Amino acid sequence: MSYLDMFSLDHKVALITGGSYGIGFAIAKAYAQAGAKIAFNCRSQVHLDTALADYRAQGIDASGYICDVTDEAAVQTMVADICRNLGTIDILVNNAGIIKRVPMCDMEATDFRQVVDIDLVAPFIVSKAVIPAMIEKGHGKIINVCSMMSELGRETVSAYAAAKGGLKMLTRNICAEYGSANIQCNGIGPGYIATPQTAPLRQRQPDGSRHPFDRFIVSKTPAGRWGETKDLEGPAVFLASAASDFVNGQILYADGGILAYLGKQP
Ligand code: NAP
Ligand code: GCO
Repeated sequence: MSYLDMFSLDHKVALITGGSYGIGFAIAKAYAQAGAKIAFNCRSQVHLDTALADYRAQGIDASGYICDVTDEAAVQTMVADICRNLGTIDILVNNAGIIKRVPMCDMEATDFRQVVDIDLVAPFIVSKAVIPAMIEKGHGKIINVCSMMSELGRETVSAYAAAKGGLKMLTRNICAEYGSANIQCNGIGPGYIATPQTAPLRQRQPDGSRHPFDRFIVSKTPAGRWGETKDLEGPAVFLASAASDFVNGQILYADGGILAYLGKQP
């Protein structure tokens, strides 16, 4: 197999959940450029319509679905439609996710459950929907979009950290249970990436100064900057391609070095 063939996604079908914008859109775009047929979903018709236009603008004929990843019946219907229209799903990226930033003792249990439902239970639901056909086909790739918070906590993100920590272990368990069926399940761990999800952390202050958290993250990141969605494209293609066929149960952090760094010494 040539070096380039190792990273090719030609003839593959990829489902990226939450692929209407942000990290999911960037990963789907990279997969399309590597040769894959793209399917994505989100909850909002407006986001879907905008995303389809954005994919077309990139020359990508993506298939979009309105599907809430926490709705198991809707997920199974979507997966069946994709299999019928595009073929068996070879690559699943469990990307759809939310965050609620609330001090734990002020957080309603319903809000905690909603974050866990979307960020952890849904990757279980969608993986369960695609694995049987992957087993039948003799191979599959599942990439779970984890987080710095799969490893670290911080104030106000208890539900998110619990979910993303669980997602790291779900990744390892899918590896353990289905590695023998030639399914590789790995996580990608983005650092702090400039997307709508982190926009509140980068918002300019009323006096025009940078957000304190923005300054904090830049100081804590050896790369000295926020990540951009394009920084995740290479790692995501690697985890979806034959180049990673003997990599399983791992979390690949694309974080600019932040997890390795104690912080600028005095
Ligand atoms: P984002 O900009 O908020 O995009 C989230 C995407 O998920 C949207 O397409 C959203 O579309 C979709 N979505 C949310 N809930 C859904 C549901 N229940 N069913 C179906 N689709 C749903 O987020 P992002 O920054 O790109 O993050 C994407 C993933 O990366 C998330 O799992 C996040 O936790 C993770 N992550 C982000 C960062 C970061 O710094 N940005 C770092 C590490 C990990 P609709 O609202 O239309 O449903
Ligand atoms: C936060 C951020 C982070 C990022 C990401 C870091 O509030 O701390 O939203 O959680 O989204 O998960 O890897």
